[in-house]
Amino acid sequence: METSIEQILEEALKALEDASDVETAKALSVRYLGRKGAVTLFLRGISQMPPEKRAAMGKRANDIKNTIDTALKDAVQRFETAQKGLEARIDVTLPGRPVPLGSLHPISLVTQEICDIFVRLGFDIVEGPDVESDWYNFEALNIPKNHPARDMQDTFYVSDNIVLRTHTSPVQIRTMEKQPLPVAVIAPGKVYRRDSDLTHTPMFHQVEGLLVDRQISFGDLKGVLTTFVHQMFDERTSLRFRPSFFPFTEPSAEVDILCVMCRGAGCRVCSQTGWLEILGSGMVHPALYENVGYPAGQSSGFAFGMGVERIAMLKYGIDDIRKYFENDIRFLRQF
Ligand code: 2NL
Repeated sequence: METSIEQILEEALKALEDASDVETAKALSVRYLGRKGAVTLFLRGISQMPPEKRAAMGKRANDIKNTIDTALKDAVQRFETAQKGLEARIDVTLPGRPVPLGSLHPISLVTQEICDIFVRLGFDIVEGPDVESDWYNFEALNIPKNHPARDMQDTFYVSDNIVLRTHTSPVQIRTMEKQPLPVAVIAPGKVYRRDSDLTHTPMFHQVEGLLVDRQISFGDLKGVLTTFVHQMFDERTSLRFRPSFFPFTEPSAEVDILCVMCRGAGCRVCSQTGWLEILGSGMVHPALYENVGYPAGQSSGFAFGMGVERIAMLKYGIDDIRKYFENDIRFLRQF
């Protein structure tokens, strides 16, 4: 039996569905609508049909011819647009997709803020290795062999004479060895202690400062630290110097500031004392000058150290030290 016009239509539309480029669509046009195309041949054959069928069949065949022609022309246009490339399909006037911006970790932010204040006062930033020798971390700092800080319980030992630094003081010892006085440096960085509970993490951050020249007094220490506190918090934040002890300073003092939460009235943050301890300080112990080869009896200076996590907690009202290290994006985004 001859192929019916309905079959031709079905076959043509199916072939077009599989086509994806202009060339294929044009070949289909030749195959179905060309001079020897299937539809054309069918139309010609209508004259051989019984007279009573010719009119209806002719009309139907012409409709189908138009249907196929329209479908092919549409397809050619679609394929041409697609082949013209991206610029033909992308609306370049649409607003761009927002790029998610990162932000500094609160510890980085506060470290920078602390350093900026001392840089404005003329201090240089110095850095050094996290893995230190016993000499730089303890011995040169006048920390005696039997001192509890040197215990395996408190310090991470890499080997007999190598430790993870427990403070950034070794960086300042290295600076004094390299450079004649005067020195005015701050040493920010990671430090490590075998401690882990609600208020301690095995790694934390410190900024230490050292100023050595001739004729530096405890008054200079007070002036520099007062300026620091007033810039870090505000001018209303009073300071209190309490006698203390460190092997590397003599005399030593701990610095308290008026509680930034209750302004001295007493609250949970300051344990009802009205004061917050924020740094340790003192006049550099003469034994250290001997250890680094500075002129005996003529060098004088002060040093101080502070924990960045603690300062950031006070500055931002953060209540749990573990929040710094959980990497919860909702926490980190707030700074
Ligand atoms: C604290 C106490 C302190 C120092 C650090 C220091 C460094 C050198 C010489 C003398 Cl090279 N001293 N550093 C002095 C006093 C206190 O830190 O409580 N830090 C969190």
